[in-house]
Amino acid sequence: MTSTHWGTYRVHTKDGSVTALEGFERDEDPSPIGQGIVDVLDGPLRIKAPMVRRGWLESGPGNAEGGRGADEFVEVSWPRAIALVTGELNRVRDRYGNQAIYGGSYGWSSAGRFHHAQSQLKRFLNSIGGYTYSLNTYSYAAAEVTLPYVLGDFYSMVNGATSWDVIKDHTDLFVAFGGAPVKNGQVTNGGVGRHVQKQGMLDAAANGVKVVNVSPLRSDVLDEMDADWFAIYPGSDVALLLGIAHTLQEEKLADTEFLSTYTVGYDRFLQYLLGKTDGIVKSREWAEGKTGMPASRIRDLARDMARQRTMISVSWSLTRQDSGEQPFWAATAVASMLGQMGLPGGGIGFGYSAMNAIGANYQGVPGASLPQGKNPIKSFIPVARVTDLLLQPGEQFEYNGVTGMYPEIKLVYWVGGNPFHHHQDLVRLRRAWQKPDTVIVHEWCWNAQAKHADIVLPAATFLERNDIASSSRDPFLVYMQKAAEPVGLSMTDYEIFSELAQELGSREVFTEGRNEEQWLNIIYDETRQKAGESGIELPGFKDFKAKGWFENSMPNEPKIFLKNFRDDPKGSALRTPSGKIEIFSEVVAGFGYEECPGFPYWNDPKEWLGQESPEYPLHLISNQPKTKLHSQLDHCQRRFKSDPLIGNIAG
Ligand SMILES: Nc1nc2c(c(=O)[nH]1)N[C@H]1C(S)=C(S)[C@@H](COP(=O)(O)OP(=O)(O)OC[C@H]3O[C@@H](n4cnc5c(=O)[nH]c(N)nc54)[C@H](O)[C@@H]3O)O[C@H]1N2
Ligand SMILES: Nc1nc2c(c(=O)[nH]1)N[C@H]1C(S)=C(S)[C@@H](COP(=O)(O)OP(=O)(O)OC[C@H]3O[C@@H](n4cnc5c(=O)[nH]c(N)nc54)[C@H](O)[C@@H]3O)O[C@H]1N2
Ligand SMILES: [Mo]
Repeated sequence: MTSTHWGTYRVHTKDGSVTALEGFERDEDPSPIGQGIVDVLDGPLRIKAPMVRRGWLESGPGNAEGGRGADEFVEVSWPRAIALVTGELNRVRDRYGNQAIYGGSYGWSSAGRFHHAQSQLKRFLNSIGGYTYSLNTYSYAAAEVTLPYVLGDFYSMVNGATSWDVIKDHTDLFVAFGGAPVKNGQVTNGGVGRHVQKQGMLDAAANGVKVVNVSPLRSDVLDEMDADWFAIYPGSDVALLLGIAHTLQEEKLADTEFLSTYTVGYDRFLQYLLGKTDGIVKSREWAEGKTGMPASRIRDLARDMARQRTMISVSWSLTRQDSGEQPFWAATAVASMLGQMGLPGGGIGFGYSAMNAIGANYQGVPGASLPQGKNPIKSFIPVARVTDLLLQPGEQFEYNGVTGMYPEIKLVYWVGGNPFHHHQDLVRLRRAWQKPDTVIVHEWCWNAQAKHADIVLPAATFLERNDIASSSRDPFLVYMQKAAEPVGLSMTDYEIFSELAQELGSREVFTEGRNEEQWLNIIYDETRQKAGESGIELPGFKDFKAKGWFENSMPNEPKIFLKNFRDDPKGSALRTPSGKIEIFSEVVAGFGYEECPGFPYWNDPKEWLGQESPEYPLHLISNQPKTKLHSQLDHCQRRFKSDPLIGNIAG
């Protein structure tokens, strides 16, 4: 068996080679993404030996002057590669200090608790004095930082979404900003045992839940759900939400009792809605100009939302844009005005179908992971500032009420992520990427990330090592059994770092004298103990390995977001300063950020279709890929509908 972020599979092999992946028998709706690994494992783009960029090898470390991403690569032996990497780590540490190493290394890596590539890198770098790190994710960074001020927490709010079974029985109207794209529900970080997202949605629709899709793409909601579709200008959701809020206020549809019992700051927000602070009334006519949605439609939608049980769903994509702090806040304000927070099927949910787990009502297994050690270095960046970091050393940045400074980076070490997939403005990134003295990458295929490195170390894939997959978002624990030998000279990240640590004198700290098998035992034991504390009884490691998987089948209550808070606003107070939903946040206002004054606020995006005379009349939506996870397996053949072993979740 094996596990991936996109599902669990049985692996078929013949003569030591992987021939097929078959959907796990407990999964009624397996993802076809998994099959992609088969033809690339030993394919022409596999990195089979350590490789060094010719320009770096000949001229040594320094500004690559355009060579990174352009030069050819030269194969070197493992001993030579280890000597080059350790020599360079020592040079940079001695001359500039550990903060000159950027180890943020954002990325999804693969499933599996032990071989999680980022954890491996961070543990290794911590064993030799630390690195400049990054905070938050590309997924929803702006919300991760803002939502705690509004609702007291972020992760529990995302994971606590009201489950589809409740929506099915209680919701009348499901208004989906950014849709509920089932293509994304194929995935959960850390592994998926059973895909339940699609069925949850279909059942709800079949039971009469009316869906409204507010999105540039009609396909963001399944055809079977027969949604009404409003294709507002991308990036204009906050304007629509303000137009709805204003209409609710004007038509006396706002639930004043809910607002006074459960929220603070509505008055301040109202001043802004009514134009008292800036002279602009955020009416539906105003919103029409910003969104392209007719004012009469906005009015009808607001009335529809007020007269029946309504769930507002806001996609994570809304936060990955200009002023991404605002959409979740604005949607929370509207949901508060509707007064249905904490009632079955009403209120708000963050990211239905962004992952399989959002809207599922099962309980995960609290798992252990590889300890990363302590990073003594204090310099950090907000994750998506990597280009600025490289281009603007010494410059200050503002983040969450504090002022930070970009250190000068001499060495970039990246394992298990692909900034040439994930970053915005790749032309600028590519320019910035020339600046450091050295870029080191572990990869298993020649993707853009590997091609832009100086030293590329060949990593084994998840099918070429043993591991344990578990996610606090998923009820399954899977033993990922090695199915084939590592191709060529590739090694696991753990083996590579162990060799490097040996040369650098930190092997004992890094490995604690353990091999893969011993680490898996430790991780399993700890998982078993933690699970036990939550009343989940795991079998012994041997039995678990023999069966290959474990399911936490503890019955779960249907989930209702913020139910406890509604039932007992004092006893189950939110972790905001007031203990209530903060439609206005004194703390955020205190930061003094013009574009984020402490309540849901509209800023005209720098570029958008609502501009009076846009320079570019087209808007590109570069959403998450339907047939891949990010850039992973991008070069595989497409074995989709034709494959009898695998279902067809993505259509
Ligand atoms: N235009 C656009 N850009 C986006 C997004 C978008 O929607 N549109 N989405 C954003 C979001 S939300 C995210 S989370 C990011 C995702 O960005 P990333 O997480 O960086 O993307 P991945 O392709 O998953 O990168 C993982 C890399 O790790 C490698 N890898 C896998 N397993 C291993 C291993 O065991 N060892 C080693 N050494 N390497 C391994 C894979 O080959 C791959 O190159 O992208 C962001 N960027
Ligand atoms: N198959 C697959 N599934 C994935 C991933 C993957 O790479 N492949 N990545 C995973 C990751 S890391 C994450 S973070 C989640 C992300 O999950 P989401 O944030 O849901 O991902 P997207 O597909 O980028 O966005 C959903 C939809 O929002 C719409 N949209 C874009 N901009 C706007 C806007 O301004 N307003 C409105 N109303 N709609 C807009 C787009 O049409 C898009 O299809 O997905 C996860 N699931
Ligand atoms: Mo993400």
